[in-house]
Amino acid sequence: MSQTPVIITAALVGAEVTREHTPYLPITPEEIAEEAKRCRDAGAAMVHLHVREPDGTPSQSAELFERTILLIRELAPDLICQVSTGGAVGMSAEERAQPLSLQGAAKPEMATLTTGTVNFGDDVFWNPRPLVREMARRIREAGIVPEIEVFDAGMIDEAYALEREGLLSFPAHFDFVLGVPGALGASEAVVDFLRSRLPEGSTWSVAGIGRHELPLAEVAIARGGNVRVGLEDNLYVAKGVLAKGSYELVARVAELAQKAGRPVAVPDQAREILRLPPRR
Ligand code: KMH
Ligand code: ZN
Repeated sequence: MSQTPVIITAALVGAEVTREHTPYLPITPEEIAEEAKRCRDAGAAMVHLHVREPDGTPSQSAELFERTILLIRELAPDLICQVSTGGAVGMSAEERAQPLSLQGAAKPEMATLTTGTVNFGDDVFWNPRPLVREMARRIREAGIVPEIEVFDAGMIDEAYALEREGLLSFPAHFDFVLGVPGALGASEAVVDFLRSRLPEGSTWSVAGIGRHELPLAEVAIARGGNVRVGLEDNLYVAKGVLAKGSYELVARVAELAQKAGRPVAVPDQAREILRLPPRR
């Protein structure tokens, strides 16, 4: 029986990790693009992108995203670039939406859409319903495909509401972000519940936070799902061993997929599976 390829997404940067946590965090557009290329070579089909100011401060600057995406397109031309609209806690909706304005070669193919508010460690990732609708509308108007970020189960119910309001189309692609302190826990049972709630024909991936990252990758692979890994979510490739970059985590997932008998999707296969338009 032929198996569906596994789409591996590399979350390279995030907004919370610092160089004090790991010296391997990419910060500049050049460093992020080089890391993206290493991840492509290790098996990633997509990169989930945040950007940073030169001093490491999280940013949603359209200019920084533009430079980063253009450099990625030079080094790894077929990678799918997905921009964050979550940014960092405390950012305004306007600030968060900046990468949606990019055009031409720098236009992202996907953007994240978190469909509810959630505790995020000691902070709150603030997504009130009007903000979610505004972000969904902007993603739709920009002609970008959303990836719905699910930090808590009710966020799937809210996606159904958005579909009824004409702000989302189904089937869609969902990413279960599990194990954020204060939010939904990381377990097999949770993955099974969430996938049972998805609209018909939808695709999904799992991003396990911290030590849950690789165990949940194995669960997602076994269930026919897809996987997100990278330094945004987890710093370690084994207990006490820092990953030298997101690429080491991508390589581990590629090994897990091979062991499970599932091929790893190249970006054009991922575009087909995720219902993205073919590459320009
Ligand atoms: N940094 C988190 C507060 C996203 O990229 O859309 C939000 C986040 C989700 O990372
Ligand atoms: Zn993110």
